[in-house]
Amino acid sequence: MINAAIGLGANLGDPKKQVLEAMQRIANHDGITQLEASRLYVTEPVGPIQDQPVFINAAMTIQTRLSARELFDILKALEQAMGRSVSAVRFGPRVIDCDILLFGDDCVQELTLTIPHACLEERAFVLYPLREIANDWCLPDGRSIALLASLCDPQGVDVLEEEVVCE
Ligand code: PH2
Ligand code: MG
Ligand code: MG
Repeated sequence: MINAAIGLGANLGDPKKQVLEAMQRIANHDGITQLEASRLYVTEPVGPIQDQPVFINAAMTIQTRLSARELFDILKALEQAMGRSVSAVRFGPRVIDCDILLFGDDCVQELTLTIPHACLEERAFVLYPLREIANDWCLPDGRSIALLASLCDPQGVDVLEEEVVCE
């Protein structure tokens, strides 16, 4: 069994609903046991495309008997089943995005799969949710999530406040 961390994001449709649904689908999948799920965050778009809606981001930790490649294929299939277009623009808006952030101490460098996730260390929208549930986890090089998160600019990353329901 391997412990792994997954980052989730969405900024089209009903992003909160889609992120929660994706977490549920992952947690219910054969060969996967959910450990913990972070709160949801509202985050400003990062990257070359600024003119797009804010994102909802979250992270979850799992235990799995799957290989990294099997988990990757499951996440890609899940994104498609939830309506993500395969031709979606890189860094552009999406219905759902599920990325493997960490997979035990594995380092994977393949054309379609990089673990640890390529931009993990500079992205507050990944590290802030992740540190809630995996603060003491480390990258294969030994640096902790706590350390990386502490070095990250928190601007544009806020916990999603539940709407206040008035009677
Ligand atoms: N994903 C991207 C590009 N930019 N910005 C935020 N805030 N959240 C994301 O999930 C995100 C992004 C493509 O990987
Ligand atoms: Mg992503
Ligand atoms: Mg992705």
